[in-house]
Amino acid sequence: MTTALGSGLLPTSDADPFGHEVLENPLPLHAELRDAGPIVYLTKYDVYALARYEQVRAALVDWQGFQSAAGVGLSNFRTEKPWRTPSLLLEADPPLHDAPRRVLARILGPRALRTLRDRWMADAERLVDRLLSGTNEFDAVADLAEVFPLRVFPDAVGIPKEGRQHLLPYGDHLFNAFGPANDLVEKGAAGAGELLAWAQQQCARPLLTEDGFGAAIWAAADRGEITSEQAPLVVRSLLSAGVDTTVHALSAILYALATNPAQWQRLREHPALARVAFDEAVRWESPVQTFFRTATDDIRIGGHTVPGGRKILMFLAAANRDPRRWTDPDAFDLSRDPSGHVGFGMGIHQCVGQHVARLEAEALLTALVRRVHSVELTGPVRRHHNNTLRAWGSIPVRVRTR
Ligand code: 8QM
Repeated sequence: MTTALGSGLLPTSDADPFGHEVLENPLPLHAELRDAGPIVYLTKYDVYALARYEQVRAALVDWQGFQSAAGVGLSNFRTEKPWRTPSLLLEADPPLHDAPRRVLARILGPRALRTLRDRWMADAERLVDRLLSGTNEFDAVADLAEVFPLRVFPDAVGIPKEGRQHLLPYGDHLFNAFGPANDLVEKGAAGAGELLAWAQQQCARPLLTEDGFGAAIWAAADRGEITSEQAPLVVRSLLSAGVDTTVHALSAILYALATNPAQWQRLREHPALARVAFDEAVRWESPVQTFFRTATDDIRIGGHTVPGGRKILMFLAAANRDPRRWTDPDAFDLSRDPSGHVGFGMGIHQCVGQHVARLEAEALLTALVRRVHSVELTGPVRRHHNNTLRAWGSIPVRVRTR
């Protein structure tokens, strides 16, 4: 690490943010990169990195200077063929980005979700009742965090029941593919074509139920708000962004609460804190750890110039624990105001599905705190390594219900 204090030299790091050691525990690297300076050059990938809140936030909101259309992974779509047709939301800039965004923002907005609320609350109650009637020891990932989103979200989109087992593997590969072509991408490469083909097949109008998000996207195409060529790609965005992210966010919140019993008690006493708990968990864990942008033209960051066309890696997770922005950033604390975190991004690309995710978390937490007095880990937890996601393999827990 070159710190180059006062010399004007660009700090550099030889670290591999996508190596297994960092994926197991990224916090030391995040601190190192934040402390190195407002911008750091990563020698291993020949890219620039931002790890401080101020610079990450500034890059996220400056969509003109930091474009998305060249891809938000390491690969540059200008010089390398993308593995899938680029997303009209994530991997597009205005003006192409805007109509699909408007359509989804309405379909996934708080008003539209009101009809789902009672159903999801009841679904969560049933799931938790069934689980706890059989046992008080279970895996918070496999038995809860995976089950609930996979039960409610694909139904809400309106895709067929068959084939849903492909959703998590498709997402796992998608989020790996934003990183370098390392062993994680390698292990998914053989199955990626079939998973992508499956996901794209689910987006065809005749397969979708009449009352789901998918049908609402096609209805927007009927009204001319997006084209009928765009509609299936917008449906694909739901299947791409809406499953693994919520599974690992719910896992994170369950882990946070299992390891912070005082916060569980606080939530039990004030169930209305469920939404704060969710956002604090998204800040604390940052299920989406990183995304890239591409410098549209030469751009000044922290006294250095990034040449146009170069990739910039934004560490959302590091920004979300930057002590320059947050008091006691490593504490999971329901008394703080987590708003302003960049776990959902910021600016025109900020997560359009966040109200859906928040509703899932609210439903599951509300059902849990109604029955569970306390929760504790019963054995070693296991991470699931992914190039983009801070993911969980296993969180064994025991709960007390009386
Ligand atoms: C990440 O395909 C897409 O539109 C898409 C895929 C992944 C995400 C967002 C959008 C941020 C959750």
